[in-house]
Amino acid sequence: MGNHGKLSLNQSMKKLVFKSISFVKSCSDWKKSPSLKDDQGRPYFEVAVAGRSNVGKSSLLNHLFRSKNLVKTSSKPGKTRLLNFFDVDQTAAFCDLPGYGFAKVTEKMRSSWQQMIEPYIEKRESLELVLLLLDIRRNPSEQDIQFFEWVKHQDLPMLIVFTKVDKVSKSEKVKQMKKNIEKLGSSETPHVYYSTTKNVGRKELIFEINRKIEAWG
Ligand SMILES: Nc1nc2c(ncn2[C@@H]2O[C@H](COP(=O)(O)OP(=O)(O)OP(=O)(O)O)[C@@H](O)[C@H]2O)c(=O)[nH]1
Ligand SMILES: [Mg+2]
Repeated sequence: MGNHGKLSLNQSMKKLVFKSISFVKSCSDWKKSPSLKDDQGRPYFEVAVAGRSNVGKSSLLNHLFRSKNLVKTSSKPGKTRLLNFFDVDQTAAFCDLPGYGFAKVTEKMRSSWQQMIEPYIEKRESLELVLLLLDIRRNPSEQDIQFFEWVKHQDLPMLIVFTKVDKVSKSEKVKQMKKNIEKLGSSETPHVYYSTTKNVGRKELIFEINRKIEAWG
């Protein structure tokens, strides 16, 4: 971002407080992603929310946004089918992605997921952070591992969010976290725990996102 931030205090990127949220648009073609700019004319800091289907991506966004159904969720995997963009505090964009890899997926669906998401992550210039969600009860799947490796290869910062921590005991939570981190080889990637039902992790996640914004801008 050049040296914008150094001129005066109010030119550095604002911290996110998640007060003013609006839906911007949905699209299947990343080239139609919105081009959003803040009041300094800078492109928004963009955060993508990724992970397997049903892991809780859309629920997490609703929880972060303190909204009930701005983001569509479902108990059945495969709810989110498009790239869905949200404006946060007129400063950042959040993109809710379709999930990968639920059992009943066909070859055709798999390739349509790839065609939608891979170029978006690879080419979207304003994308600065990927939240990789992992269900605390499970071990990383082949696709989780592949996705993690691939994003790392793009040199994109990531945060790991362990979801549904209300479903496990404290000791199980730590055990599963360690196992996941070991399997992914992600000890350098920060992680947080999240539960939308027990209201866990919102503050910590916002803190980590703001740390990335600070480091960036
Ligand atoms: N117990 C519990 N359930 C959760 C939590 N977060 C999400 N869920 C449930 O998990 C299911 C899937 O949630 P979604 O947010 O739609 O999942 P998604 O990752 O967006 O799924 P796709 O759009 O299919 O990729 C829903 O039934 C949610 O209620 C959580 O923290 N705790
Ligand atoms: Mg979803």
